[in-house]
Amino acid sequence: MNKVTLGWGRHFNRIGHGSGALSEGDTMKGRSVRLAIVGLVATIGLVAAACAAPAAPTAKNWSVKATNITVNDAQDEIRTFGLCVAIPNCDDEPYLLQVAFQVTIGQANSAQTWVVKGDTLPSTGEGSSRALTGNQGAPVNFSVKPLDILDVFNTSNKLTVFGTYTWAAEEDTINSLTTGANGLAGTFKDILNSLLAAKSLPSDANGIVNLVLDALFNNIGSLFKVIASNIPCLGLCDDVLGGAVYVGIGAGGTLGSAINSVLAGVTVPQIAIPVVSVPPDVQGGGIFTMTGGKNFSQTFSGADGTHTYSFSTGQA
Ligand SMILES: [Ca+2]
Ligand SMILES: [Ca+2]
Ligand SMILES: [Ca+2]
Repeated sequence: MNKVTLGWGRHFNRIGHGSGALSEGDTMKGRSVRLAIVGLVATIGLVAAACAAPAAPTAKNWSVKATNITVNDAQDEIRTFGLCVAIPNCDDEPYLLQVAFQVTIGQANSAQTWVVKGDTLPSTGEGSSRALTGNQGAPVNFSVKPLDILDVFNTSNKLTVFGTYTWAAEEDTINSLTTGANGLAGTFKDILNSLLAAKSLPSDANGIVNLVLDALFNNIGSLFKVIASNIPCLGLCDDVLGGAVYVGIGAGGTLGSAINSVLAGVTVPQIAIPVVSVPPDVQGGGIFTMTGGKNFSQTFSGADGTHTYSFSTGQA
């Protein structure tokens, strides 16, 4: 017990030292270190008092969904000398398709993946925006137990990573992308089982963030580096403008705040998936914890169109 406590305690101190561009004599730094020490002492005290079995955290329903769209540049338009010559018009029929994933670190074969397709919007002209309601936002709902510092002391409590690979699509035929997305979800499940479910939880916030980033984006064999294979469409797939990745780290309380500090300088990398248009390039996204809700804006640009979406994540 002591060994683990000190491991997290060192982490607290490091967060205190690293909390911004403060000089050696800065009183904020002194205060932050003092708070870290107070936190460490409180942690040891609480763990000693409740060492036997910290209760399992309660699961929260958490969602990732879109709330608004702007068609900046219509994908379907065909113009001659500025006049629309497309049939029936030069408007778009946008929709979102989200490949959802959820995996628990240190729990073998815990990965789950599934596909959520949003409702197709009515024809929307260039320059127009729409507020998205219900299934138009392609809401993905997760049930996750947010882990806090004290929960770590009970090894049956584990950290869950969850999120979406979100595609901004434009409908021309009949839902032709879902089959390919389901196939990709199957591949995701195997990779997440191998790269996260089979791993053990690092003992500090930096380590947790690095493990997640390596598994999803950075390492050879990581989730978004293996999806170079095209989804066969025989020319019938709907157009896809681009992709984004939203990643939730299932931490709340003090642990969530420590991870938020690490995430302050972290963005989802742009990942070009060579040659193919589906699955789409990763053009952005966001990484978040469960300390509170968060909003993101994402522009998807490709296939001669640009759509900008607002996304929202938080307790459902
Ligand atoms: Ca189209
Ligand atoms: Ca269309
Ligand atoms: Ca266009």
